[in-house]
Amino acid sequence: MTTADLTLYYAPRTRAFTALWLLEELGEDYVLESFDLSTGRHKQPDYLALNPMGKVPMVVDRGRAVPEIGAIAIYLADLYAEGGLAPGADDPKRPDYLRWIFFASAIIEPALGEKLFGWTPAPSSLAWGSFDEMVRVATDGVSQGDWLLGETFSAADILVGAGLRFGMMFGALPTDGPIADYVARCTSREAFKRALAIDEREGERFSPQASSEVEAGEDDGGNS
Ligand SMILES: N[C@@H](CCC(=O)N[C@@H](CS)C(=O)NCC(=O)O)C(=O)O
Repeated sequence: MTTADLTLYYAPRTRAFTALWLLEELGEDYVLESFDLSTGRHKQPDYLALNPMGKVPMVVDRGRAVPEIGAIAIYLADLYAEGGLAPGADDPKRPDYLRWIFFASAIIEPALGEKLFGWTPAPSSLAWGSFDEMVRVATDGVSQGDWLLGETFSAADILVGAGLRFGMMFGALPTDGPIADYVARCTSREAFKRALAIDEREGERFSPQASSEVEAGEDDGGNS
């Protein structure tokens, strides 16, 4: 494993894109350890010792491993508070910020799985309620202002924006309406565009053919 101060373990065209966008928004120096998932790098013993789930993304900061996108977002946005991506611990917006960070991993992700894989929901006994409930709450959240916390962009927008974009790309969410408008605000950010260019470059490096297939089906590149 690398000994650099801040390293992102990354695979192009995956959910790791969310962490890349976060780092581009923060503007801190980082090392990109990029690999193709087909190499199995993320299942090697040294990687599993840091992230037993064997998934990307994972950030390693001065030897401290931080897997899971929610943990990565909270950790980095607080550590680099000058990046302005997180309300402070005592800020009145902090509870809503945390609610949306967890909403991304605990509710959007499985709710999209319900929709895309045709699971039969039992809303009161499932942690994410239902796909329809997720859409109702997300639509309300993205309709309050430009961003989830109002006029201030935060790390919560990166996680929720990436999750909703993922849902749109795979046909689970409509390509117009409040959610699509919000995703368009997210993807028009300069940091998002930089991250997408990096993702496309890395994807092309490992798998040129897959890249051209993705471009044929997507206007703005595909990440899963
Ligand atoms: N719970 C993880 C999920 C990350 C995830 O699903 N990563 C996928 C990439 S899309 C992965 O690493 N898949 C490879 C594998 O499981 O072998 C997070 O939120 O960070």
